[in-house]
Amino acid sequence: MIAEESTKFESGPLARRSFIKALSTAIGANIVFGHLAPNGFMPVALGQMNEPFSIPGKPGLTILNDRPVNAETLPHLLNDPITSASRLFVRNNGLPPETVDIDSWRLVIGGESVVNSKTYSIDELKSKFENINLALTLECGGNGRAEFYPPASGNQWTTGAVGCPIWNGIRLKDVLEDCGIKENAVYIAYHSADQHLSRDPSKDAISRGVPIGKALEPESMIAWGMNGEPLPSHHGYPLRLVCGGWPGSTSGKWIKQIDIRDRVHDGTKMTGSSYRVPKYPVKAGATVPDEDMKIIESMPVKSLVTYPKSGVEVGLNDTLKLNGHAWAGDLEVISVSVSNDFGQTWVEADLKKPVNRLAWQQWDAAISFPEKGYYEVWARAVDSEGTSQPMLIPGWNPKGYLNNSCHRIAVYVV
Ligand SMILES: Nc1nc2c(c(=O)[nH]1)N[C@H]1C(S)=C(S)[C@@H](COP(=O)(O)O)O[C@H]1N2
Ligand SMILES: [Mo]
Repeated sequence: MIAEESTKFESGPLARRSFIKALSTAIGANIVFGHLAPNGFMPVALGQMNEPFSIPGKPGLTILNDRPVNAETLPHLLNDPITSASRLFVRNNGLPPETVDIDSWRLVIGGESVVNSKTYSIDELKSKFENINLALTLECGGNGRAEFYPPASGNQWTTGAVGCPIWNGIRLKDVLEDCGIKENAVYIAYHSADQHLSRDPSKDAISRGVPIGKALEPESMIAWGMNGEPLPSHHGYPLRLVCGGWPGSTSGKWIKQIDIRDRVHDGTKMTGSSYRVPKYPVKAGATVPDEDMKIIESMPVKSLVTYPKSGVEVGLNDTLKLNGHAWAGDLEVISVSVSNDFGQTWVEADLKKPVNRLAWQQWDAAISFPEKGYYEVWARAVDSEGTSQPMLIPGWNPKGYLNNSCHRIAVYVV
C-alpha cells in the first residue's frame, strides 16, 4: 500500500503536494514539514485510530496471536526505566507448561563438551551460586517486522516487543564452570518444557542458544525471578535464560536442560530462515539460499520515545519535553537526538549511562515548534561504534528481523 502511494509521489511535485494535503486533511492538521517528508511517508497518527484490547495480567497490551500467545506493548506504556511484569511483551513459540512443580523441577547441564554432567534443583542453584540482579534488555529479533515490504510472515510486531526488567538469578558461567567446560566447547543450547504447537512430544517448540563466549559473559543469567518476584508463567516460570542484547529467542524460558556443545547448536529454530538474516544485502522479496544466511547475534542500536504518547497536543509557545530509552545490543548507546523536521535538524538529548552493562539507557530532550500544525518527532540513537539507527527501514530479509529504524510520534501544535 505504501509502495503504491509512493509511485503517486513520484509523478511530480504537484501530485506530491496534494497528497501531503490529503494526508493533512485525514489527520486534521497541517503537516508543517510535509515538503521534507521522505518518499512513501505515512503519518504515524493515521494508524492510531484504534485502542488495543487486553489480556489478564497484561492490561493495555496488544495481542497479536492467541495460540501461541504473543502480545506487545505500546511505547507510552514502556515509560518506566524498569519494565514491570504487566508490561513486558510475551513471545511464545509453542504451548507453555500447564503445571509446574518448583520442588521437583531440575536443570540438567549436559552436552558433548561438559566435563561432568550435573543435575540441580532450584534450591541448589539458589544456595550454591552467587545471586545477582541485573537489568537486561530483552528484545524479540522480529520487533518492527510489521514495517517490512513485501510483508514477512510471523507476528506483526510494531515497536513493542522489547523491555528491560531486573532479572534475579545467577551467572550461567558459574553453573557451566561448576560442571567443567571442555576446550572444544563452541555453543550452549537450551531445552525447555513448553510443547510444540502440534503437541508432538518428539518436537521442541524452540531450542536455541549462544556461542560459548556470550554464555560466559558475567551478564548471561539463569533467572528464577523478575523484579523481585518469581518469574510469571508467561515469562518462563520457574527458570529461564537471559542473554541481554541478543535476540530474545536466545533467552530460553521454562528451561530443563542446558547443553555445552562442540558445534554450533542445530536445534529447532536455529537453521533455515529462523532468527537468521542474509550475509549480504538482498532485494526485497528475494529467496535466499540457506548457506547464505547467518545467525543473528548482538541486536542493532535502537530507541523508543516513551513520553509523551503519540498524538499529543501542545501549545505553540510550549516546549515539548520528551523521554525514552535507547539500547544497542552488546554495545552502549553514546548519543540520542530528536528531530521535528524529518531529520533536517537534530536536537541532542540528555543520555544516561546504563544501570549495568546490557541495560537500556534513559534519555530526555526538549523541542519547540515554529508554527501550528502536525509534526512527527523522531528519535535516533548512535552506538559506541558510531553506528546510527537508520531513519527508514533497513535491509529487507526473509523473516523481517532487525528493523531498528527511528521511532516517531505524532505531535499536534495548536
Ligand atoms: N522455551 C521457550 N523459550 C523462549 C520462547 C519460547 O517460545 N519457548 N520464545 C523466545 C522468544 S522468540 C523471545 S522474543 C523471548 C520472549 O520472552 P518473553 O515472552 O518473556 O518476553 O523468549 C524466548 N524464549
Ligand atoms: Mo523472539
